[in-house]
Order: sequence, then structure tokens, then C-alpha cells
Amino acid sequence: MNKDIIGISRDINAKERRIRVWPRDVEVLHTTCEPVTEYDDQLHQEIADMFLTLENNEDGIALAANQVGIFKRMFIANIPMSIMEDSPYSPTAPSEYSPTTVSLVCINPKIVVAHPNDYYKYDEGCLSIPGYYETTIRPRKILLQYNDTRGREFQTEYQGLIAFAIQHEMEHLDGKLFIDGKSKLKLDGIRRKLKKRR
Ligand code: QAP
Ligand code: CO
Repeated sequence: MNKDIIGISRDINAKERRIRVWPRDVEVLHTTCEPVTEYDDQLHQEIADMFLTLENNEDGIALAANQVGIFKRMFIANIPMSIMEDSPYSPTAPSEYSPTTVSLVCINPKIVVAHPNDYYKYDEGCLSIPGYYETTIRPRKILLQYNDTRGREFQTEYQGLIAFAIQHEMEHLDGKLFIDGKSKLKLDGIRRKLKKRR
């Protein structure tokens, strides 16, 4: 994580946090996050903790606050360019910062426009449901409004994998998982599959 780029102090000593997993921590994962109003040191500590946690989890590319027990409307992403075969993902690509990874912190995110009739297909997974994947489609292009780490407001258009990740993370903030709404039979099957893997 480059703290200068995401706008938080270099002095923060990040701590790894435990990623909550389904079904054990389902209550936390089903908790709706609250809007961020204070852009203070505590918020910056939590963001640094989230980045360290994501970086320490192999194959993790995005993380929502409630996945580590923080009930604030924010998520981060750290997406390797190598899996973003559909670049350019955004007109404001920070490629001059890091040629290999796209990092993102979105606070109080709101989708302003989800372009209709154009979908992106990806093998969806979740750090809170490790070992389970399912091919899913989501709108390919979104216009996102969000605040940065100091509370400044932005609107950016995203597409492809990064837009897919943003939509997945925003559902976390509303207490939703991508397996919610599936039949009991299907959920039992997923549960069994996850248990076997441990
Ligand atoms: C959400 O997902 C996402 O099952 C972030 O064993 C999903 O970082 C964004 C992971 C799809 C874009 C496309 C999952 C790691 C990580 C696993 C993740 C696992 C290890 C998932
Ligand atoms: Co997830």
C-alpha cells in the first residue's frame, strides 16, 4: 500500500484484522454499514488495516469494511493489471502511480448510473466465502460517486472487472452476500464444500 497515494499518514502502523467468514460470522456479514461522517485518524487507521489485511490474503482483490468488523460504508480494492484484461477500466486510471496494480478506496459509494443492457461476466468469489465461486453477470459500466480518505467527493466511470468488484463490495455494505437468496439445498451444498476445504 502506498499511503501517499491514498492520502493517509505514513506514520500509521497497520494491523491485520480477521476476515469474517460465512456461515460462522453471518451476522456481521449481514450488518448494514453506516455512512462515514468523520475523516479522522481512526478512519485512516481502519483503512490502513484493511489494506494490510487484503495484502496478506493471497488472491484477495477487494474488501468491504464489515468483512473485518468495521461497520462503515467503505471498501478498498487492489486489482492486479494482469487479471484486468479489459483495461482501460477508467478515464482517470492512476497508472502513473503503479503500473501493476489498481488501488482504490471508496467511501460512501453511490452508483449514479448503471449502464443498462451491457453486462460483464466473471467468476465471482468472496474472501468471506473462501473456495466458492460462481459465474455471474453484472452491469459492465457504472458511474460511481464516492468520497476519498479526506472526504472530497468524486464521480468516476468504471468498467469491466473493476466495476464488477465495486458492485460486489457495495452489496457487502448493505449486508448482502452474493449467495444470499439461494435455496436451502444450494446453501447446504456450499456449506459442505467449504467445510471439506478446511
Ligand atoms: C470481490 O473478491 C470480487 O474464494 C473480491 O479462496 C470478486 O477478493 C471482485 C478470494 C470477483 C471482482 C471479481 C476468494 C480469495 C478473494 C476465494 C475477492 C479464495 C481466496 C476474493
Ligand atoms: Co466479498
